[in-house]
Amino acid sequence: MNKWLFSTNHKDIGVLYFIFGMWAGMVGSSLSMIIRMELGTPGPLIGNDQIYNSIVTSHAFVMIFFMVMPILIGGFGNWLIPLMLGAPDMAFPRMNNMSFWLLPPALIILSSSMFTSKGVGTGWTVYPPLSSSGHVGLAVDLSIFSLHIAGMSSIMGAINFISTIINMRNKNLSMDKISLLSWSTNITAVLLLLSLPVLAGAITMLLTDRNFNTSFFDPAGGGDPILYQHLFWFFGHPEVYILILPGFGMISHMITKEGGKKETFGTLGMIYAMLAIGFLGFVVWAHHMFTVGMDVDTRAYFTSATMIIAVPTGIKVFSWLATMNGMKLELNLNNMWSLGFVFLFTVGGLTGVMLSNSSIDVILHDTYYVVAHFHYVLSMGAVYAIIGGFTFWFPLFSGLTLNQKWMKIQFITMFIGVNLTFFPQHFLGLTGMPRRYSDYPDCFLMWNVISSIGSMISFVSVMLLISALWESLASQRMILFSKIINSSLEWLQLFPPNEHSFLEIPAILKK
Ligand code: HAS
Ligand code: CU
Repeated sequence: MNKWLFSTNHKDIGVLYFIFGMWAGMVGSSLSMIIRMELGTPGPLIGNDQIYNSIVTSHAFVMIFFMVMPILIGGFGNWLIPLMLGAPDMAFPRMNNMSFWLLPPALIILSSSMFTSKGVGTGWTVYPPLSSSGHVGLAVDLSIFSLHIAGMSSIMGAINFISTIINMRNKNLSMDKISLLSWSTNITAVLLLLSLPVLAGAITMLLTDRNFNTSFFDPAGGGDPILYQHLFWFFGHPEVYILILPGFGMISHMITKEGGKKETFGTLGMIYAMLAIGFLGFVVWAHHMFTVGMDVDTRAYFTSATMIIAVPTGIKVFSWLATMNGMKLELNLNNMWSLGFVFLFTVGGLTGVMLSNSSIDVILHDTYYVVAHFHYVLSMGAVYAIIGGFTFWFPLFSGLTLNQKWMKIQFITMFIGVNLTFFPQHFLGLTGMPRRYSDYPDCFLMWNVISSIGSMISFVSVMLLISALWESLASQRMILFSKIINSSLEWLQLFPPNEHSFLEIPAILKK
């Protein structure tokens, strides 16, 4: 028990993050099923819009802060990056333990907010005045505290990853030689470090507006609610790249392994592309605010700046395709997840470019088109990287194998499920169905029912994933130790010139 609680070992902490993330993922999925049940039924089901909105809010918070970030950065980052760098552990192992243990209390506080006063019916953006004078009681304050704590956890994690990557790598590894996952996590950590304090500031100002009679966001006292939106999105847009960049890194490794290549096509270009995405991510935030009444020049700037992000992202997509060039197209799990990622993430990216046009966004803002866009890049980008990466590295993590047939059925059901859920939402958005409402005119019924059926298929698929995981752990079907070591060299991209790590691997794997 103490071994787990107080462990400072990066692999133990990685496992804790995985377990926590899976648990949060089940909470978040359950909330999403309630949403789809409400919207799959004509007329009201829950019968209380405040409760419906609180469920939407919690779904987003749990999925973003307690599922995707802990698994991608905390789980995969902790497990793989020290190994890829040939480092003995993270730079600050005890701070690493603390980063993790701040998350459970944060999740508990967030969950309590749902059962306090009337819940947080604001959406994950927590805009005032709905979140200030619009919500009396403790619920919003609790969720603000929860974000403070989760933010502290992430900032500590970010400091740890940056320090580890800069200081702890094998002395033969220059920065242009470290793996793409290390680079992507490094850039993600910088994004976290620069954007989270701005969110912390915004929600602290909201907290004092609510409790200490300040009026940062209240025009009655000389404040401005739009200020909150600027602060929130200065965090919020980099946050969406925080959610996808580690996935980019993982997909690069998965595709390179399958392509039988030594290196991802244009590795240096990939690094520069991620740096460009990270930098540009900080100068496009107001594309979330096209409808607040900004002047036309400002909108023109934010439209153009946003569109430019398609260039480095295109570099990444085409480099992945070039890495695949000449490979044997086997329908194995690694190929299914990585090709699925590249295709579906691109679909989500293209709808993002549509939305970046301010004149189009005035029509589509706050409709289901936006919901479709971000679920394509998240549920079919970030989540595909998570499940794909997990199946890819599972033998390394556990020494066991997953049942390939079950996992293929799982991929196929997941592919059908998420596309059936989210593709119709484009149609709903284009015909004007707004987001964050529990009911709608009857003309939207058909696509909503289809979307809800899709969500049930995805839910079954998640059950199948859990069953496959259980089956593997229960049967203890080991893979040969020598096989792990040999393929680790490929999994971890530990080819020469990194001979040192080659020698360290057997010792590392023995724990
Ligand atoms: Fe986004 C809203 C624009 C990427 C997540 N996004 C959201 C929200 C989330 C989110 C969560 O400009 C909702 C927040 C909320 O609660 O309100 N997004 C973009 C653009 C990109 C983009 C331009 N988003 C992401 C990623 C996310 C994410 C990654 C998470 C993982 N997004 C928006 C806009 C809104 C928005 C508006 C606000 C909408 C509103 O009204 O609220 C880009 O990074 C995507 C780049 C990727 C590609 C695909 C690969 C590139 C290739 C190169 C060729 C492509 C070209 C483009 C030349 C573009 C293959 C051609 C263009 C065509 C249309 C065909
Ligand atoms: Cu954005």
